[in-house]
Amino acid sequence: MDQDKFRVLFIYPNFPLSNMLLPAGVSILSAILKENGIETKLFDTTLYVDGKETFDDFRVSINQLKKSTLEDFAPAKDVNAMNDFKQLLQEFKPNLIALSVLEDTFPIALDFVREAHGKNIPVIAGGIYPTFSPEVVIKEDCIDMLCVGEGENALLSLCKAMAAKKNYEHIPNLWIRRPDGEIIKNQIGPLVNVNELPYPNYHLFDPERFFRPMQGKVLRILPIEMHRGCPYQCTFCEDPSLNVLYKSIGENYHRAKSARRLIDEIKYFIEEFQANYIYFNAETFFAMPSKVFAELADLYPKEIGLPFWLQTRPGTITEERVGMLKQMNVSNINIGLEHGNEEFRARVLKRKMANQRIINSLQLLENANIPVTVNNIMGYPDETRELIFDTIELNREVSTATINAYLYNPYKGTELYNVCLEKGYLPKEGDEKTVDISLSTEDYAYFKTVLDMPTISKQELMGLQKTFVLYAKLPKYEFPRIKIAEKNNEEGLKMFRELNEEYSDVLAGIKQLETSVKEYLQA
Ligand code: B12
Repeated sequence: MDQDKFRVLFIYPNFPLSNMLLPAGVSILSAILKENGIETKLFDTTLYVDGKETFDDFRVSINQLKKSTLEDFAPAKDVNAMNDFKQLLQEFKPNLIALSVLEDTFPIALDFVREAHGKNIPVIAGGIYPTFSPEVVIKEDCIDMLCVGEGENALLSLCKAMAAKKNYEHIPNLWIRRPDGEIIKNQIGPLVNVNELPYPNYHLFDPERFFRPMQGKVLRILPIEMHRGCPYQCTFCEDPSLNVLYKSIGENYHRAKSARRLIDEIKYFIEEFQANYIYFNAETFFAMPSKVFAELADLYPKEIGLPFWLQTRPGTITEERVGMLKQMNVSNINIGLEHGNEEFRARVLKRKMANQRIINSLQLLENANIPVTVNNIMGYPDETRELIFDTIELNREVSTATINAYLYNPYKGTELYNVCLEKGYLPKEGDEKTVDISLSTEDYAYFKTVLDMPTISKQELMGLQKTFVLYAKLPKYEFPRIKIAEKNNEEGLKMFRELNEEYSDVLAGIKQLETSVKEYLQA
């Protein structure tokens, strides 16, 4: 370790073994600092399990995921996370702690941040949560500064100023607490050019973190940030608010990378990290300009050819695009179905599209033999059991391979959060945040609901989440038995087990997906 260099320790709080994608945010920030001679390290909580049920364990138990062998590749760390963190502080001696957080992961970070703050190391928090809840985040005594919006320029300027012992109170995007308690709130600065950013420094992460279980297999998967932001208006998502935030300074948050840049970045992933599978990380893949897609579709098979995964809106799927994806060697597509009632989806979620359009899009993918996962959300404000059954019905109509069904969570900064607030559905001071359900785990946001609504109880929502895949895949004459399985009592759990055993063939039938990955691994 070079003692003269300025040293930044990133903290990435995460749920145990939630080994999804590596995050672009901290990886890009680290790359920028390193380019400028600043030393970086990361404390990532992902592999610390601490006896807890993991996110994936629960999804396996409710038929949303196949059991995989990730543990063989990324063994959980059977040690105390805080001890490791203290040791890292002692060895690395950071000049700054840089915390990257979302709303759900902020509480996971606090003990570590307090520990560092207690040792007089300044702490800056950044990410979506500080961006849209700066007042809440800065209230924590252990947070000295935060970054609203993009962090590339702000963090580098801060580190340079701190290293040179210069004043850093006027750096755009930063909120800073002065020793007298006054909080300085700077305006946000201009956006970065996504085509000129350095490649993300995924070396920050333990090598085990590159493995990702998928349909019962483990792949070495690398995520690529395709474009930043999204032009759509979905009321449950933060992207429309990012667009508004940057519009206030005349900037367009949604920015595309060029096809050439994407190809070069993927080549780097292959050389540097031996990537054998690519995840195009974008809220909506086809939000990229058509010209960029045409160029990418031409270059990708010639220069890359690896199987890849993407996520997009059903309305963006066309026959021509499906053909091009096929030629590119697409492996899986995630489709945001989100809700099955057209009127509700358009009015409450601002996702205007006909159910028939969704059905047709999924049919196109099925015809092309492209495995699909659909994402559903239930428990939106004022949602009823009947409305949830519209979503189940739409899932029954599309013969998709895999189903994800999540419970809605109101995130501060989104349009739908304000609706929940106005209607008084959010937890009040002292309320129990969630209800117990033996199959569930209270720690994971997607498996709990905080809303208190007159239209449906928390208990009923959690029972429907547990049985969503059964309702979507089993014959209708089983609905009365599935209704019993919704219950969180002995009778319900017994029925849930029985149905799972009787229909194990149907439920294990993520067959298309398995074949495609198997084919790839054999090739
Ligand atoms: C890709 C993605 C993921 C990936 C990567 C997660 C990650 N932390 O990056 C995966 C699949 C793992 C994931 C998981 C989750 N996600 Co997600 N995800 C996204 C998505 C679509 C894009 C994020 C991204 O890569 N942006 C591009 C990068 C470059 O931007 P960035 O991460 O925001 O970082 C920039 C700034 O925020 C800032 N910054 C970030 N960190 C720091 C730190 C410092 C010190 C500074 C100065 C600046 C700074 O600088 C960065 C560069 O400009 C967003 C939508 C969105 N627009 O944010 C949802 C989003 C972030 N996810 C969301 C959620 C809810 C989750 C989960 C909690 C879901 C769950 N229950 O499992 C988990 C949490 C996992 C975790 N530990 O973070 C919500 C968060 C809402 C909220 N207010 O908290 C979002 C906003 C979607 C939504 N509903 O609106 N997600």
